[in-house]
Formats: sequence, structure tokens, C-alpha cells
Amino acid sequence: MLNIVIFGAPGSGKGTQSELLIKKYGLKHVSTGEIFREEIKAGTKLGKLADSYMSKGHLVPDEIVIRILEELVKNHRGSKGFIFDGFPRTLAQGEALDKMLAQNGQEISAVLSLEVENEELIERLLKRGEISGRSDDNRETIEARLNVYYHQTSPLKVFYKNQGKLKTIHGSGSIEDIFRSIEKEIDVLFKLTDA
Ligand code: B4P
Repeated sequence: MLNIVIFGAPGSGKGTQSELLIKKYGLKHVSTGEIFREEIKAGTKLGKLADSYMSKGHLVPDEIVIRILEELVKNHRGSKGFIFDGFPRTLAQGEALDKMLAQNGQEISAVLSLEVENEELIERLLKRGEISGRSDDNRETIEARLNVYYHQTSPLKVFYKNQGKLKTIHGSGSIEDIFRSIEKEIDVLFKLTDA
């Protein structure tokens, strides 16, 4: 089984590259952002709660996110593995993910960190905001999200570097070129798991 974390700042291309990855490798895609957006659309209690954090650019509290992920990992059988997109986003989430995978005799295979300059991230998200209708794609919220990323999420890079799992991917340029860099990393991992 391959369990990949797609890591990066808001707008770094996590969702975009995950779409290509699931097509090629048949891994189960888990996007916490998508899960919350669907709940918001359906008007559920969880959606209303998540929206109260997301629209301000804040993280949804760890205990809520972790509970959802535990259910997903526990109930999903028979896949080649997972692509975790936008999760983990805090050290507590990273530790919880290691624990839930270990309970199934699994672990994270690699963390692919998409590195993109701040100005480009803002530009991409503002551009998406013109069409997405997402309540968090406006300048004020984008700045809050980036701030949260640098303070609460980026420390996870050290966490995974210490585990020898962090792979840095240059995240600027064409979507296809970035995907080719990712493919190279994943193909090596597949060969290792086949061996
Ligand atoms: P997410 O849904 O994860 O959103 P995101 O970080 O903005 O990245 P996304 O995947 O959507 O965009 P991408 O970079 O692909 O999270 C949204 C919110 O949900 C969070 O702020 C938080 O409140 C909450 N949340 C989610 N997970 C959570 C967790 N684990 N814990 C707590 N809270 C959580 O792409 C952005 C844009 O760039 C797109 O328009 C794309 O087309 C464009 N793009 C991509 N690659 C490009 C390239 N190479 N060149 C040019 N443009 C490109």
C-alpha cells in the first residue's frame, strides 16, 4: 500500500495534482477541504461549523478533523492506499494520522511538499476566487490562510523530515511539468513496495 501526503500552502496545487494522481495510480483521494465544502453545500450542522472557521481562513479544530479521518481510514478497505490532500495541517493531526495508519499495520510512504512563492500563491487564489464562489478565496482570507499555514502547518515539514519522508517538489511552472516531478517520486516508491 502507498500512502501519500500532498503537502503545501493554500494554492500550491495540492488539489490540482491530487486529481492527476488518482487517475494514474488509483489511490483513494481524501481531501479534508472537499469534505467540508460538501457539508457546507448540504447545509449540515458540521458544514455550518466548518464554514465558521473556513470563511475566516482559520483551521477547523483538530478534534473534528481527526474524528472524520479516523472513520474514513477505518472503513476503507481494499484500496492501493490513500492520497491525503490538505491533511495533516497541524502536528496533532500528523501524530494522529501516524497512529491511525499504524492501527492498520500501515504508515505514510512519502510526503510531497509543493513549494511555491508567496506572491504566486496569492495570485492563483485571487484568480480562482473570480470563478470559484469559495468564501475563502478573497484577499483578506487568503492572507489569513497563508499566515495559518506558516505558523501551524509548515512545522510539519520538520516532523516528516525527521522521519526521512519529506520530498520537496518545485511547485511553479506548468501543471504537467510539476506532475512529472511527482510521478518520478511515486514510481520509485511503487518499485520499492513491489520489491
Ligand atoms: P483546501 O481545500 O485544502 O484548500 P487549499 O489549501 O486552498 O488548496 P487547494 O487544494 O484547494 O488548491 P490548489 O492548491 O490545488 O482547504 C480549504 C480550507 O478548509 C482550509 O483553509 C481550512 O479552513 C479547511 N481545512 C481543510 N483541511 C483541514 C485540516 N486538515 N484541518 C483543519 N482545517 C482544514 O489550487 C489553487 C489554485 O491554483 C487553483 O485555481 C488551481 O487551478 C491553481 N493552480 C494549481 N496549480 C497551478 C500551476 N502549476 N500553475 C498555475 N495555477 C495553478
